[in-house]
Formats: sequence, structure tokens, C-alpha cells
Amino acid sequence: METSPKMRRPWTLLLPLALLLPTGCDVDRAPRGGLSVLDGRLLNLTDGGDPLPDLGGGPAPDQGAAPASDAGMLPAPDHGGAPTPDTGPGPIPPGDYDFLQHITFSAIASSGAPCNASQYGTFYCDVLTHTQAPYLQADTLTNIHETQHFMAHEHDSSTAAADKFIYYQGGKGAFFPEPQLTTQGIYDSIKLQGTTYNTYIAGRPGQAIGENIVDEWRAYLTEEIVAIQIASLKGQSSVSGLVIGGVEFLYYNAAALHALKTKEPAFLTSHPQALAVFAMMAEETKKWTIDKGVVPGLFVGSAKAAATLTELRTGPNSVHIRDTLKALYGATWASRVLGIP
Ligand SMILES: [Ca+2]
Ligand SMILES: [Zn+2]
Repeated sequence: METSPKMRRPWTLLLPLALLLPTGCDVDRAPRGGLSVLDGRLLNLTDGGDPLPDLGGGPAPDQGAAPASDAGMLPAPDHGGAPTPDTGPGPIPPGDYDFLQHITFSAIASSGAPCNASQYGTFYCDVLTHTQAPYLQADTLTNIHETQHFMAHEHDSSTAAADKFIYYQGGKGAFFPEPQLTTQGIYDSIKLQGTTYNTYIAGRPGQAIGENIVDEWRAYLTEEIVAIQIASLKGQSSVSGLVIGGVEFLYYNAAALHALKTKEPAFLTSHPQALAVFAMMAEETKKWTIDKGVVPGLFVGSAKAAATLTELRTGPNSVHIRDTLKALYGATWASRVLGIP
């Protein structure tokens, strides 16, 4: 197993690699059964065939062969159909927290690049075409995960402030400022160490919260949405080669809210935009990872994600996190979005 790259910025690792490695060289493969890291993205190769690498110099996504991420998927008739349109959280009950009422979106430009949504799904193309310099050196899911990082960096690096850009959809995303607290400041609030803990939590103690766990939440969730849409397009019932980070980063980010509320409460009261971004990501995680990935069993190896959800919902060691969420968003929201009783 390789160690964490401990990089603050995706491109500081990836661009040099992309420039230095000859075409055809494999930047992120690990032996079957192991874990490898590309910008910290874990590739779990224990439960499926080795994806076919789609390496540098190859065709653009809209022209290439079938996505490599589907190796090991099994055909099944009951997961067919078109991807579910992404229409936001739906009706919000009276008195519930609606992130759309608390968030200010920034519009970002489309690159105008061609993208075949019938092959890669609508969200892959949404993210790809809103990133001016996408990452296209690996398999489909790695590419879109890293591309999501690149997109965020294109925007938050363009502002003078220490802030973070988190994408929503349709060319819209939101900025929020980084708190003073860094990743190590949330250690005491985390009571469950999942698959991604060592790389992103233990391995990045001094990294800013937004740059680390919010950005990774977005990137993992993006690849999970893409996996769900591609599986749906292909009528497949499982997705291999995918580490389910969405639910884990939901837990870590909820723990971060507890740490902020305890140690840096002025940050939360001063920045409703940061609270809205968390709620947006939680809604998206419920809509995709939980309801369409973990619950239906689409994601191979989703038992750990299910256990993480159980810890968040009812685990006796995570009462402080549930209390934080209820205090910040209300019990109605916590129940509707996260299933917290
Ligand atoms: Ca900035
Ligand atoms: Zn990542």
C-alpha cells in the first residue's frame, strides 16, 4: 500500500506526474487487492476486475472506448433506465432548513467541450464541461474525481481570500471562507474511522477544512453520482473499483461542524454560507450515495458505508454530532435528510 501524498493541492501532485510520465505509464494502479492513491483518492481493487486504464494521450471522454470503471459490473434488468434528473432537494416541509434559501451561488463558465452524456451520464458531462482543464489521464471515475478537484481549484485559487469553491450543478457553485481550525482540530469529534480515515484525516492534520474534507466530499460524491448514472445507463447492478467516500465524508464533515461549534463558534454564526454548503452536500449525499447507491446495494462493499450511516444515526458515541446537526439545522432536517431519529 502506498502512503498518502499529503498534498494540499491536487495539481501540485498531478501536473508534474502528467508531464513527466510517458504515455502509457500507469500513475495510479496498485496490485490487485491493494490500495493506491492518486491525490489521495483510494482505489479499492479488491472487489472487481482491474479497470482498463485510459491513459494520457488517449481519446477525449466523448470519443473514447467504454468507461474503464465498469469492469466487474454485473448485468441486471432491475437497474436499467435513464439517470434520474437532478432537480434539487424537492419540496421542503414548512419549518425545515432549505439550503437554497441560505446559499449564494456563483456562476462558472462552460468550456464548451463536447461530452457524450449517453455514454458517461449527465453529471460527468456537467462537471467535465465546467472545468477548463479537466484531468483525463486515468479511468473514468478517477478522472471525474480529480477533475472535480481541478474545477474547485480553478475558482478558489483565483480569489485572494482563503476560501473554498464547492460545486453544485449546472454551472453553479458556492464559495465559503476557511475556518481557523484545521483537520487535526476535529480529531476529538470523530468517533468512527472509516476506509478513508488514514489518508485524509490522520494523514492531513494541518490541512484546511474546506480544502481537505469538504473538497474530498465533493469529489467522492461526484464520482459516486457518475458511477450510479453509468450503471443505470448500462443496466448494471453493481459498481466495482469504487471506494464509497460520500458517506464517510458526510460523517467527518458533520464531526467538523461539532468541532467548529465547540472551538470556533463565531465561524458558524458569521458564515451561514458555510452551513448552507454542508446542507447542500448532505442533501446530495442522501439523494445519490445513500438512496441510490448504498441502500439499493448498487455499490459493492457498501457495508462500511451502511455502518457509518448507522453510527451517524444512532451510534452511542456520536450523540454530540447528532445534537450539533439538530441545533444547526433542526430536528426535522436531520430526520428528513439524514434519517436521524
Ligand atoms: Ca482563494
Ligand atoms: Zn480527492
